[in-house]
Amino acid sequence: MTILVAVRGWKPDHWIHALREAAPDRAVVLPGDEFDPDSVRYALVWKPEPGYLKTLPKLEAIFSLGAGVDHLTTDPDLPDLPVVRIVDPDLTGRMTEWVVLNVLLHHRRHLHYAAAQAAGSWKPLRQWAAGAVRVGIMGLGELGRDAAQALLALGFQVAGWSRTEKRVDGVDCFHGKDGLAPFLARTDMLVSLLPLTAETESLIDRAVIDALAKDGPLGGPVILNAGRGRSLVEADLVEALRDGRVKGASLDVFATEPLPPESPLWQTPNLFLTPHVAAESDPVALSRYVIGEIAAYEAGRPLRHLVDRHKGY
Ligand code: NDP
Ligand code: OXD
Repeated sequence: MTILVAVRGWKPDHWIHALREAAPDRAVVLPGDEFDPDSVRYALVWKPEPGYLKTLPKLEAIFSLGAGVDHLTTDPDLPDLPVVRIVDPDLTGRMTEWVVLNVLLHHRRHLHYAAAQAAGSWKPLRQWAAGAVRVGIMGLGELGRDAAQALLALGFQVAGWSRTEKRVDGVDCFHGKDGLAPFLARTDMLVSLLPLTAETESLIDRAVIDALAKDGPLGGPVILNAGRGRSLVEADLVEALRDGRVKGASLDVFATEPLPPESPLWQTPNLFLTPHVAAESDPVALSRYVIGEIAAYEAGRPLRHLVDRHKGY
Protein backbone atom coordinates (compact mmCIF):
# COMPACT_ATOMS: atom_id res chain seq x y z
CA MET A 1 0.00 0.00 0.00
CA THR A 2 1.52 3.24 -1.17
CA ILE A 3 2.09 6.29 0.99
CA LEU A 4 2.05 9.66 -0.73
CA VAL A 5 4.04 12.60 0.66
CA ALA A 6 2.97 16.09 -0.44
CA VAL A 7 4.84 18.85 1.40
CA ARG A 8 4.61 22.22 -0.32
CA GLY A 9 7.38 24.60 0.81
CA TRP A 10 9.36 21.87 2.61
CA LYS A 11 12.16 19.70 1.17
CA PRO A 12 10.60 16.25 0.60
CA ASP A 13 13.90 14.27 0.58
CA HIS A 14 14.21 14.00 4.38
CA TRP A 15 10.61 12.80 4.62
CA ILE A 16 11.04 10.16 1.92
CA HIS A 17 14.24 8.93 3.54
CA ALA A 18 12.76 8.87 7.07
CA LEU A 19 9.59 7.10 5.90
CA ARG A 20 11.55 4.45 4.05
CA GLU A 21 13.61 3.86 7.21
CA ALA A 22 10.46 3.65 9.34
CA ALA A 23 8.55 1.43 6.87
CA PRO A 24 10.98 -0.33 4.48
CA ASP A 25 8.20 -2.55 3.06
CA ARG A 26 6.04 0.33 1.80
CA ALA A 27 6.19 2.33 -1.40
CA VAL A 28 6.60 6.06 -0.74
CA VAL A 29 5.86 8.48 -3.60
CA LEU A 30 5.71 12.21 -4.30
CA PRO A 31 2.98 13.92 -6.39
CA GLY A 32 5.33 14.32 -9.41
CA ASP A 33 6.37 10.62 -9.45
CA GLU A 34 4.89 7.99 -11.74
CA PHE A 35 2.51 5.82 -9.70
CA ASP A 36 -0.93 4.28 -9.86
CA PRO A 37 -3.32 6.67 -8.02
CA ASP A 38 -5.40 3.61 -7.00
CA SER A 39 -2.47 2.30 -4.95
CA VAL A 40 -2.35 5.26 -2.56
CA ARG A 41 -4.05 4.58 0.80
CA TYR A 42 -2.44 7.25 2.98
CA ALA A 43 -1.37 10.84 2.28
CA LEU A 44 1.11 12.67 4.53
CA VAL A 45 0.73 16.33 3.79
CA TRP A 46 1.71 19.90 4.59
CA LYS A 47 -0.09 22.55 2.54
CA PRO A 48 -0.90 20.19 -0.34
CA GLU A 49 -2.06 21.74 -3.61
CA PRO A 50 -5.81 22.45 -3.06
CA GLY A 51 -7.89 19.83 -4.85
CA TYR A 52 -5.00 17.37 -5.23
CA LEU A 53 -6.10 14.85 -2.58
CA LYS A 54 -9.43 14.27 -4.26
CA THR A 55 -7.57 12.81 -7.26
CA LEU A 56 -6.60 9.75 -5.16
CA PRO A 57 -9.68 7.49 -5.32
CA LYS A 58 -8.61 4.83 -2.78
CA LEU A 59 -7.24 7.19 -0.15
CA GLU A 60 -8.28 6.11 3.38
CA ALA A 61 -6.70 8.70 5.67
CA ILE A 62 -4.91 12.04 5.49
CA PHE A 63 -2.11 12.77 7.97
CA SER A 64 -1.29 16.43 8.55
CA LEU A 65 2.46 16.72 9.08
CA GLY A 66 1.90 19.71 11.34
CA ALA A 67 -0.18 20.02 14.49
CA GLY A 68 -2.19 22.79 12.82
CA VAL A 69 -4.69 21.73 10.16
CA ASP A 70 -5.93 25.01 8.69
CA HIS A 71 -3.75 24.20 5.64
CA LEU A 72 -6.27 21.39 4.99
CA THR A 73 -9.55 22.69 6.34
CA THR A 74 -9.36 25.66 3.97
CA ASP A 75 -9.38 23.33 0.91
CA PRO A 76 -13.00 23.27 -0.34
CA ASP A 77 -12.20 20.04 -2.24
CA LEU A 78 -10.77 18.17 0.74
CA PRO A 79 -12.14 14.61 0.50
CA ASP A 80 -14.48 13.53 3.28
CA LEU A 81 -11.91 11.25 4.94
CA PRO A 82 -10.39 11.05 8.41
CA VAL A 83 -7.75 13.75 8.96
CA VAL A 84 -5.17 12.84 11.60
CA ARG A 85 -2.99 15.51 13.18
CA ILE A 86 0.38 15.30 14.88
CA VAL A 87 0.39 14.70 18.61
CA ASP A 88 3.94 13.70 19.37
CA PRO A 89 6.32 14.46 22.26
CA ASP A 90 9.03 15.63 19.85
CA LEU A 91 6.85 18.40 18.41
CA THR A 92 5.27 19.25 21.77
CA GLY A 93 8.67 19.53 23.45
CA ARG A 94 9.92 21.87 20.74
CA MET A 95 6.95 24.19 21.22
CA THR A 96 7.42 24.22 24.98
CA GLU A 97 11.06 25.22 24.43
CA TRP A 98 9.92 28.17 22.29
CA VAL A 99 7.35 29.29 24.85
CA VAL A 100 9.78 29.03 27.78
CA LEU A 101 12.55 30.76 25.81
CA ASN A 102 10.31 33.67 24.88
CA VAL A 103 8.62 34.05 28.25
CA LEU A 104 12.08 34.19 29.83
CA LEU A 105 13.38 36.55 27.14
CA HIS A 106 10.84 39.18 28.21
CA HIS A 107 10.81 38.25 31.89
CA ARG A 108 14.62 38.56 32.11
CA ARG A 109 14.63 41.81 30.01
CA HIS A 110 16.78 40.23 27.34
CA LEU A 111 15.86 42.66 24.56
CA HIS A 112 17.17 45.48 26.78
CA TYR A 113 20.43 43.63 27.53
CA ALA A 114 20.99 42.72 23.87
CA ALA A 115 20.63 46.41 22.93
CA ALA A 116 22.83 47.46 25.87
CA GLN A 117 25.57 45.04 24.80
CA ALA A 118 25.41 46.31 21.20
CA ALA A 119 25.85 49.84 22.58
CA GLY A 120 28.68 48.73 24.92
CA SER A 121 26.61 49.88 27.87
CA TRP A 122 26.50 48.38 31.43
CA LYS A 123 22.87 48.95 32.41
CA PRO A 124 21.44 46.59 35.04
CA LEU A 125 17.67 46.70 35.52
CA ARG A 126 15.60 45.56 38.46
CA GLN A 127 14.58 41.89 38.17
CA TRP A 128 11.42 40.51 39.77
CA ALA A 129 10.69 36.86 40.60
CA ALA A 130 8.91 34.51 38.20
CA GLY A 131 6.22 34.11 40.85
CA ALA A 132 5.28 37.76 40.35
CA VAL A 133 4.38 37.21 36.68
CA ARG A 134 0.96 35.97 35.55
CA VAL A 135 1.22 34.05 32.27
CA GLY A 136 -2.03 33.32 30.40
CA ILE A 137 -2.07 30.63 27.73
CA MET A 138 -4.78 30.78 25.05
CA GLY A 139 -5.36 27.17 23.97
CA LEU A 140 -5.08 24.45 26.61
CA GLY A 141 -4.64 21.62 24.11
CA GLU A 142 -1.66 19.32 23.59
CA LEU A 143 0.77 22.21 23.29
CA GLY A 144 -0.77 24.63 25.77
CA ARG A 145 -0.91 22.09 28.60
CA ASP A 146 2.72 21.06 28.17
CA ALA A 147 3.93 24.67 28.07
CA ALA A 148 1.85 25.38 31.18
CA GLN A 149 3.59 22.60 33.13
CA ALA A 150 7.05 23.90 32.17
CA LEU A 151 6.15 27.46 33.19
CA LEU A 152 4.67 26.25 36.48
CA ALA A 153 7.92 24.40 37.19
CA LEU A 154 9.76 27.72 36.76
CA GLY A 155 7.45 29.35 39.31
CA PHE A 156 5.22 31.50 37.07
CA GLN A 157 1.54 31.92 37.89
CA VAL A 158 -0.21 30.18 35.00
CA ALA A 159 -3.76 30.41 33.68
CA GLY A 160 -5.25 28.95 30.53
CA TRP A 161 -8.22 29.68 28.30
CA SER A 162 -9.96 27.08 26.15
CA ARG A 163 -13.22 26.65 24.26
CA THR A 164 -14.61 24.03 26.65
CA GLU A 165 -14.13 23.65 30.39
CA LYS A 166 -10.80 22.12 31.47
CA ARG A 167 -9.07 21.08 34.67
CA VAL A 168 -5.29 21.20 34.68
CA ASP A 169 -3.31 20.83 37.93
CA GLY A 170 -1.85 24.13 39.08
CA VAL A 171 -3.42 26.09 36.21
CA ASP A 172 -6.23 28.58 36.72
CA CYS A 173 -8.62 27.48 33.95
CA PHE A 174 -11.02 29.79 32.08
CA HIS A 175 -13.14 28.92 29.08
CA GLY A 176 -15.52 30.23 26.47
CA LYS A 177 -16.57 33.77 25.64
CA ASP A 178 -17.54 34.51 29.26
CA GLY A 179 -14.17 33.36 30.54
CA LEU A 180 -12.15 35.59 28.23
CA ALA A 181 -12.44 38.93 30.09
CA PRO A 182 -11.42 37.58 33.55
CA PHE A 183 -8.62 35.56 31.92
CA LEU A 184 -7.22 38.66 30.19
CA ALA A 185 -7.63 40.87 33.25
CA ARG A 186 -5.26 38.62 35.27
CA THR A 187 -2.69 38.13 32.47
CA ASP A 188 0.68 39.94 32.22
CA MET A 189 2.10 37.68 29.50
CA LEU A 190 -0.32 36.33 26.92
CA VAL A 191 0.77 33.22 25.00
CA SER A 192 -1.42 32.17 22.07
CA LEU A 193 -1.32 28.52 21.05
CA LEU A 194 -4.72 28.61 19.40
CA PRO A 195 -5.61 26.87 16.15
CA LEU A 196 -6.95 29.05 13.33
CA THR A 197 -10.72 28.69 13.06
CA ALA A 198 -13.61 31.01 12.20
CA GLU A 199 -13.82 31.79 15.95
CA THR A 200 -10.14 32.48 16.56
CA GLU A 201 -9.47 34.52 13.40
CA SER A 202 -8.54 38.13 14.37
CA LEU A 203 -9.37 37.32 17.99
CA ILE A 204 -6.37 39.14 19.45
CA ASP A 205 -7.25 42.69 18.47
CA ARG A 206 -7.05 46.10 20.09
CA ALA A 207 -9.90 45.28 22.50
CA VAL A 208 -8.20 42.09 23.71
CA ILE A 209 -4.83 43.82 23.98
CA ASP A 210 -6.34 46.62 26.06
CA ALA A 211 -8.13 44.15 28.33
CA LEU A 212 -4.82 42.60 29.47
CA ALA A 213 -3.48 43.43 32.96
CA LYS A 214 -1.54 46.67 33.29
CA ASP A 215 -0.60 46.34 36.96
CA GLY A 216 2.02 43.58 36.60
CA PRO A 217 5.76 43.99 37.23
CA LEU A 218 6.46 44.72 33.55
CA GLY A 219 4.29 47.84 33.66
CA GLY A 220 2.17 46.52 30.79
CA PRO A 221 1.50 43.30 28.94
CA VAL A 222 3.69 41.13 26.73
CA ILE A 223 2.19 39.09 23.86
CA LEU A 224 3.53 35.84 22.39
CA ASN A 225 1.96 34.09 19.39
CA ALA A 226 3.03 30.69 18.08
CA GLY A 227 -0.50 29.48 17.21
CA ARG A 228 -1.50 31.05 13.92
CA GLY A 229 -0.74 34.51 12.56
CA ARG A 230 -4.29 35.28 11.52
CA SER A 231 -5.50 35.01 15.12
CA LEU A 232 -3.71 38.30 15.79
CA VAL A 233 -4.52 41.69 14.23
CA GLU A 234 -0.92 42.60 13.45
CA ALA A 235 -1.61 46.33 12.94
CA ASP A 236 -3.16 46.54 16.42
CA LEU A 237 -0.07 44.94 17.96
CA VAL A 238 2.30 47.23 16.05
CA GLU A 239 0.39 50.29 17.27
CA ALA A 240 0.34 49.04 20.87
CA LEU A 241 4.09 48.29 20.85
CA ARG A 242 4.86 51.69 19.31
CA ASP A 243 2.80 53.65 21.83
CA GLY A 244 3.96 51.51 24.78
CA ARG A 245 0.61 49.92 25.70
CA VAL A 246 2.35 46.58 25.06
CA LYS A 247 5.87 46.24 26.49
CA GLY A 248 7.14 43.38 24.34
CA ALA A 249 6.11 40.65 21.93
CA SER A 250 7.39 37.47 20.31
CA LEU A 251 5.82 36.17 17.11
CA ASP A 252 6.54 32.91 15.30
CA VAL A 253 3.52 32.94 12.99
CA PHE A 254 2.18 35.64 10.70
CA ALA A 255 -0.89 36.47 8.64
CA THR A 256 1.30 36.13 5.52
CA GLU A 257 4.28 33.77 5.53
CA PRO A 258 7.06 34.36 4.70
CA LEU A 259 6.61 37.75 6.37
CA PRO A 260 6.77 40.28 3.49
CA PRO A 261 9.78 42.66 3.51
CA GLU A 262 7.42 45.65 3.68
CA SER A 263 5.69 44.43 6.87
CA PRO A 264 5.98 47.03 9.65
CA LEU A 265 6.56 44.14 12.09
CA TRP A 266 10.23 43.97 11.01
CA GLN A 267 10.83 47.49 12.33
CA THR A 268 8.62 47.44 15.42
CA PRO A 269 10.42 48.01 18.74
CA ASN A 270 10.54 45.33 21.48
CA LEU A 271 9.40 42.67 19.06
CA PHE A 272 11.22 39.38 18.58
CA LEU A 273 10.41 37.43 15.38
CA THR A 274 11.06 33.82 14.39
CA PRO A 275 10.11 32.37 10.97
CA HIS A 276 7.50 29.71 11.94
CA VAL A 277 10.10 27.47 13.54
CA ALA A 278 8.70 27.22 17.08
CA ALA A 279 7.95 23.53 16.68
CA GLU A 280 9.47 22.22 13.51
CA SER A 281 8.07 18.93 12.20
CA ASP A 282 11.02 16.54 12.46
CA PRO A 283 10.91 13.93 9.65
CA VAL A 284 12.44 11.11 11.71
CA ALA A 285 10.25 11.54 14.80
CA LEU A 286 7.07 12.23 12.87
CA SER A 287 7.57 9.45 10.30
CA ARG A 288 7.80 7.02 13.22
CA TYR A 289 4.63 8.52 14.66
CA VAL A 290 2.66 8.26 11.40
CA ILE A 291 3.87 4.75 10.57
CA GLY A 292 2.93 3.66 14.11
CA GLU A 293 -0.56 5.14 13.68
CA ILE A 294 -0.98 3.42 10.27
CA ALA A 295 0.15 0.07 11.71
CA ALA A 296 -2.35 0.40 14.59
CA TYR A 297 -5.11 1.30 12.12
CA GLU A 298 -4.31 -1.69 9.91
CA ALA A 299 -4.37 -3.90 13.00
CA GLY A 300 -7.99 -2.84 13.49
CA ARG A 301 -7.61 -0.04 16.04
CA PRO A 302 -9.38 3.29 15.43
CA LEU A 303 -7.38 6.24 14.17
CA ARG A 304 -6.48 8.69 16.96
CA HIS A 305 -6.11 12.48 17.07
CA LEU A 306 -8.76 13.04 14.43
CA VAL A 307 -9.65 16.54 13.35
CA ASP A 308 -13.25 17.56 13.97
CA ARG A 309 -14.16 19.27 10.69
CA HIS A 310 -17.06 21.06 12.34
CA LYS A 311 -14.83 22.66 15.03
CA GLY A 312 -12.05 23.22 12.51
CA TYR A 313 -9.25 21.75 14.67
P1 NDP B 1 -5.18 21.23 20.22
O1 NDP B 1 -6.27 20.96 19.25
O2 NDP B 1 -4.68 20.12 21.06
O3 NDP B 1 -5.59 22.41 21.20
C1 NDP B 1 -6.24 23.57 20.76
C2 NDP B 1 -6.68 24.35 21.98
O4 NDP B 1 -7.28 25.59 21.53
C3 NDP B 1 -7.76 23.62 22.80
O5 NDP B 1 -7.55 23.82 24.17
C4 NDP B 1 -9.04 24.31 22.35
O6 NDP B 1 -10.09 24.30 23.31
C5 NDP B 1 -8.54 25.73 22.15
N1 NDP B 1 -9.46 26.48 21.31
C6 NDP B 1 -9.81 26.24 20.03
N2 NDP B 1 -10.74 27.13 19.62
C7 NDP B 1 -10.96 27.95 20.67
C8 NDP B 1 -11.82 29.04 20.88
N3 NDP B 1 -12.63 29.49 19.93
N4 NDP B 1 -11.80 29.64 22.10
C9 NDP B 1 -10.99 29.19 23.07
N5 NDP B 1 -10.14 28.15 22.94
C10 NDP B 1 -10.14 27.53 21.74
O7 NDP B 1 -3.98 21.85 19.37
P2 NDP B 1 -2.41 21.86 19.71
O8 NDP B 1 -2.23 22.32 21.10
O9 NDP B 1 -1.78 20.60 19.29
O10 NDP B 1 -1.91 22.98 18.67
C11 NDP B 1 -2.40 24.29 18.76
C12 NDP B 1 -1.99 25.10 17.53
O11 NDP B 1 -0.60 25.40 17.57
C13 NDP B 1 -2.14 24.39 16.18
O12 NDP B 1 -3.47 24.39 15.74
C14 NDP B 1 -1.25 25.25 15.30
O13 NDP B 1 -1.99 26.33 14.77
C15 NDP B 1 -0.19 25.77 16.25
N6 NDP B 1 1.12 25.19 15.99
C16 NDP B 1 2.16 26.03 15.66
C17 NDP B 1 3.40 25.54 15.44
C18 NDP B 1 4.55 26.43 15.17
O14 NDP B 1 5.64 25.95 14.85
N7 NDP B 1 4.39 27.73 15.32
C19 NDP B 1 3.67 24.10 15.52
C20 NDP B 1 2.55 23.30 15.89
C21 NDP B 1 1.31 23.84 16.10
P3 NDP B 1 -10.75 22.91 23.79
O15 NDP B 1 -9.68 22.25 24.65
O16 NDP B 1 -11.92 23.32 24.58
O17 NDP B 1 -11.05 22.11 22.56
C1 OXD C 1 2.23 23.84 12.56
C2 OXD C 1 3.37 22.98 12.61
O1 OXD C 1 1.11 23.37 12.64
O2 OXD C 1 4.45 23.41 12.19
O3 OXD C 1 2.45 25.05 12.47
O4 OXD C 1 3.24 21.84 13.10
